[in-house]
Amino acid sequence: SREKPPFITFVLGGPGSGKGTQCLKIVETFGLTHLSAGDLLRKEISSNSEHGAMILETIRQGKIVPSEVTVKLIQRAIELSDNNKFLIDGFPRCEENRRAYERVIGAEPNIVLFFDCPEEEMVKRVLSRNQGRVDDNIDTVKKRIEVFNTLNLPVINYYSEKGKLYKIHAVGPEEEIFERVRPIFITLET
Ligand code: UP5
Ligand code: MG
Repeated sequence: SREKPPFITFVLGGPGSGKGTQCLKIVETFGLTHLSAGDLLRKEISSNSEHGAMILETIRQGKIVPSEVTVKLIQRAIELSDNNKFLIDGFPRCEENRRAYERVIGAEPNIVLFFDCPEEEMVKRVLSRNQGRVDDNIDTVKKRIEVFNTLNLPVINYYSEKGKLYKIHAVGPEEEIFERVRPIFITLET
């Protein structure tokens, strides 16, 4: 068990808004541990685990995997790490996710990043990614954006009202976007 509670940053934004890309840069520069909820779920599929088939079907439809499954994966990854600061990428995706996390982990995140990107830019990025993700097709990306708008934006508003939200304009070269992110973590270190 830990001496002090970990420092948790939630990283939110629509599909293709650049969460994963910017998380890698934050990791390189500030040494946080990156936990992508989507990557943890895709690992469950490829390891043929108990919930693999259900997770695959949910991702294929652009819907949200039940909270208890995702929260358990995140909790396990935090416990297995020696680090004390984490980026949780792509979670929570709905109010129910958020409440389940708070119930299980017993804490709120310290800060929340929101990569704000226009829909047509997100669609363009996802469709040109070509990494063989089952959800990177026009129909599923439209569904992912609809789910984001209806279920994830309320979570973002919740953290905004709590004064924990950092909204980042996510259009432009990756390096320029990182220059918008960097001051947030520099301020935290000092
Ligand atoms: N790219 C990045 N930055 C760019 C820039 N500034 N300019 C131009 N191009 C840029 O980037 C996407 C693409 O754009 C890449 O090719 C990149 O090079 C380029 P990326 O950094 O990968 O964006 P990201 O926001 O991470 O996009 P991703 O597709 O991963 O977002 P999603 O939120 O859709 O995916 P995630 O893996 O989080 O979730 C997938 C599915 O899993 C969900 O739809 C859901 O079904 C399920 N899920 C849950 O059910 N619960 C969870 O808690 C999490 C996921
Ligand atoms: Mg991602």
